[in-house]
Amino acid sequence: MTKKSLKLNSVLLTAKEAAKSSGEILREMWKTSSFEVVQTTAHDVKLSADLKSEKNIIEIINKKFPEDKVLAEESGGKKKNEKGLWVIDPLDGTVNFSHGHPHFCISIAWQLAGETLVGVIYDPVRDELFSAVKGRGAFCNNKKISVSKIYEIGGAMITTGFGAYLLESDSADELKKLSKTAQKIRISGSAALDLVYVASGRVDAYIESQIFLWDIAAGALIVEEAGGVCWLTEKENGAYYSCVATNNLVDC
Ligand code: LIP
Repeated sequence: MTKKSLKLNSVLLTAKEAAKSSGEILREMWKTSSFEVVQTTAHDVKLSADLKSEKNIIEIINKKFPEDKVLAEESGGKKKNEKGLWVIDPLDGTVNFSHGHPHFCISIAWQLAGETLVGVIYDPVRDELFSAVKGRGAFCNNKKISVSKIYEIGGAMITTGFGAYLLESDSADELKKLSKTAQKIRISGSAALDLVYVASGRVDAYIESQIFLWDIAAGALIVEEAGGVCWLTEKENGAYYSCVATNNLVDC
């Protein structure tokens, strides 16, 4: 086994450990509603749960990979193209979580020089751990997953998300068009889960026009390793991205 391959194994194990560990924290806080609202902004909220989960993940990573850098939703920053960069969303689907809605997750990616080589997404309510290492396939709870075989847009279920200002942007028109051609459009509230649902064939495509790297880095790799495609377009010098992920068959 090469040195790089050994490193990727160890990154994967650490990402899984951190995701599961924060998953336990979030599950408990969600079940007992034991979290506080730290900040409210237009169409969004920051919870003590986001902060606690992120602190826990970073502590676990720092112990194993003290030389690596971290880009995480709550601590922010603008790092990219690092030798080893952990891209973390400690709670994707925060608004769902704050309403007691059981659809949220933790997303952790590891990048080398800007390329995602490891991705882990954990849904603590359903106890589903999605993972991928570049070139080794995609898995849910260690079982191989693959994208759907739907190829006609009329038979496709498509997920999307609304950024704070989507209704003022052109993408509202694109969505309007798609709502007439696709079988159904769904809004789940978690981009990371949308992506792993594309990867596991539960939906056929996911599109969102204003999304952050921590929401989509891990999921994009998992989609590709499951046989799908994912186009990420950098906007405003990497401040946010637009994302289109499909089963590589439907056109949207
Ligand atoms: C959320 C995304 C969701 C998107 C929201 C938000 P958060 O992430 O996963 O799909 O539409 O605007 O960014 O803030 O819950 O981590």
